[in-house]
Amino acid sequence: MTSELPAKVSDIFDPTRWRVVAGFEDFTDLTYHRQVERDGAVVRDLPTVRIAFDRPEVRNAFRPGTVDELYRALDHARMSPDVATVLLTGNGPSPRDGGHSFCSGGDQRIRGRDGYRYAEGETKETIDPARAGRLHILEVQRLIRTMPKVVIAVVNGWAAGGGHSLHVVADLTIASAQHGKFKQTDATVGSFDAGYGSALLARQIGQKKAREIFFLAREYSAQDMVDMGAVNEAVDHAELETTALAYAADIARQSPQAIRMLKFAFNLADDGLAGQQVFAGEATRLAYMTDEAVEGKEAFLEKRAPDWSSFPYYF
Ligand code: S0N
Repeated sequence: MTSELPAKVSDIFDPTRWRVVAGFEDFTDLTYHRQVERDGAVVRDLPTVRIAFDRPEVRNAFRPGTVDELYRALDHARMSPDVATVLLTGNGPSPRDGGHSFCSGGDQRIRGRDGYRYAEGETKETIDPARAGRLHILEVQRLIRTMPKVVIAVVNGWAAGGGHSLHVVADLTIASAQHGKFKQTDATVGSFDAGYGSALLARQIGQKKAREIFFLAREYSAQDMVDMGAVNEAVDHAELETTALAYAADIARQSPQAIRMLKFAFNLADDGLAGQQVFAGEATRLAYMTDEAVEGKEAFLEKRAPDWSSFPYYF
């Protein structure tokens, strides 16, 4: 692994703490970094990754390719056994006007009346309909919700529209006290996240406040959001990533299995049968580790009746 420092991608990004994740250098709309500890030429991986929107000139709005990259990075983090925590954030500030942004949601310039998202130069005739009509940011939301890792939204600037929903669906949110700003603009642009973005928000802060946020589309500060219970902590902007890494270090000290079971337990009631399925999958995996389950499998392979006599019906 190279000890070369990565490029500085945001005002609060410390290149000495990160390396670019190999295989993801082709990203155009995101950056994907792995936390490291450097000791001269020796670079040791730590269990946190940083995924950041990298379109600060449009307040980190996402287009279809951005969402594809986000899904790829999150899925890679999901599949990496030595990753405990994902920091989801935004690069910047904007080179155009110095504005700070986490994510301003769907790129409104490419939203077609037909429901398609058109990349530059694409037309109705050239676009692949199988890919064009997908609101696949919702697939990203489900991945954040079901991945057995803690996802922390590190809100360094504007969280608006679909960007606001991403912070809602994240497990924890830490925000910049100076630049973290929250605004649910969906209804302003004729859009509506009628899933997690609204209903989960209502679970988090109550129906009246969630409806106020969506119906009035007002701007809220990081401290307003802490007061409502939608954000864990508002911290000095310069300390934002350091604080996020301190959260991640605390998470990494806990049992991975306990963290996964807790995450899925917190989700279960709100996610209905899908939530039960995810929790039950982990329960089944644990059950497979018992002598009782091994007896069932071995009895089948040995073509005999299972002997449950040493396993009690109750404790
Ligand atoms: C974030 C806001 C409040 C920041 O205001 P500020 O600081 O005054 O900056 P601006 O001057 O407004 O912006 C700077 C430049 O960035 C461009 N820009 C900002 N946001 C977007 C955007 N979302 N898309 C495209 N461009 C954006 C500005 O245009 C400006 O560029 P110039 O100078 O060239 O004009 C403010 O910017 C704001 O309100 N932004 C829009 C926020 C918004 O409405 N987002 C969309 C809301 N809807 C969704 O996100 C839907 C998400 C989604 O995909 C989805 C989810 C669930 C179900 C369906 C869908 C679906 O696909 O529709």
